[in-house]
Amino acid sequence: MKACFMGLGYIGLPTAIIAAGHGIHVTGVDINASIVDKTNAGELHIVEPGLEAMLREVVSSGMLRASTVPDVCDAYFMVVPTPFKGNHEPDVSYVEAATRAVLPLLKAGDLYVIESTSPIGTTEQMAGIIFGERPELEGKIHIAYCPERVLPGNVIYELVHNDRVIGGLDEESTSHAVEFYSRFVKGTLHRTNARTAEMCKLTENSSRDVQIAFANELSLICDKAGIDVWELIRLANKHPRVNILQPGCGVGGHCIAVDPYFITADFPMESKIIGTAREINNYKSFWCAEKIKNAMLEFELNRHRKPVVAMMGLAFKPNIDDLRESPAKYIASKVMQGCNNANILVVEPNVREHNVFKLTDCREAYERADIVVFMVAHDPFKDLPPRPDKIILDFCGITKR
Ligand code: SAJ
Repeated sequence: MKACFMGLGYIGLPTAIIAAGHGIHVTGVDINASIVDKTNAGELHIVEPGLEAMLREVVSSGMLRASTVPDVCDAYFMVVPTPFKGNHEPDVSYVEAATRAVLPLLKAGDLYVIESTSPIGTTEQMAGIIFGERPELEGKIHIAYCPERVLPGNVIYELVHNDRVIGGLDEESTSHAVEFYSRFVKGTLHRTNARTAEMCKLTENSSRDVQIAFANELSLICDKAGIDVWELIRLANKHPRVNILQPGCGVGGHCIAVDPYFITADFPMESKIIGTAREINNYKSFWCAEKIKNAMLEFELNRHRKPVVAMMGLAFKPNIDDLRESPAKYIASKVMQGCNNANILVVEPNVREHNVFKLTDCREAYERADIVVFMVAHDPFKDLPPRPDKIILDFCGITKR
């Protein structure tokens, strides 16, 4: 069995490595030649615990080879980004480009799978492109959609043990895709059709975004009502069937903050809660920036000098080094716009240096600051001693643990 993975990113590369580790000859394709070279040298270009050893093994055994162009294989997997354009319109151009790259190599009996998070109907759209160029393949190849659910930092375990949803354009395609994934997935493989599988991925992440928006909305109400939202949620969750998530400084990352737009773009009239949840989660970051600026003004009025402010955390979620699409980064920038940066200390324990923000050590910033703003619940912040002499703005509940 030979498989070609188009896209060697956070999902494509680990999946290619694990498939190669289970006896599948894998060609990993990426347009970025340095990623190809690093992969063939047995070096990871992403951070994922335990993965580099696995990469070295499959490269040295010849089971995985990286290239900038695809090989003739039996199965082809599109695992490339699906960003959205400025107006939140989904952009499937990378999926289309990867499809066109493998299209000339396809032969009867082959399997073609999209893993990239995609708007409903993308799998059918790509089938139309394939059969438009290669009409003789119609009904002869197997086409399916299979989204991933892995959490960065736990990818190896989750790729093997998470259940997966597999949606073919027809029953036989679903069966061929199930047969492939069963070679390395121990989780249950749930059969469905392509549209349902596409929507399932969007539904999973949109449901989380809506749940987080509920928690963030509670935090805005409680701030006005003089209620400790962390205590409120802790008590409400004592109910056996209530599970309210945690408020934050906004929703970041390129999944939860992005995928709901794949639904609202196509169903603007029907997706009211999903659309409003996105607005609430985006507004929360703006609200946090305003709270900080107000606290700074109040300090200056009372103490007749500008405060030193410690912005604690820049990553998009706790205990990771990923700052892409981070609400905390947005807030830090908004706060720094309004004042000279001398008195703003930025802390991010998971990153050594940053090309925009001058980073300060966590304890030093905590000691020097008049106002301490907890934006991301990184573990090192939990060890900081209480300092009632300082003004604490806690947007992530870290002081409430
Ligand atoms: N967040 C909160 N409050 C919470 C939970 C999260 O404010 O109670 C924030 C986080 O700080 C972060 C954002 O939401 O800014 C997203 O966090 P996340 O924990 O959802 O992490 P992701 O985006 O890395 O992973 C999600 C996961 N999807 C679900 O949990 C339904 C993961 O399984 C998916 O594979 C991933 O999106 C993806 O690739 O789609």
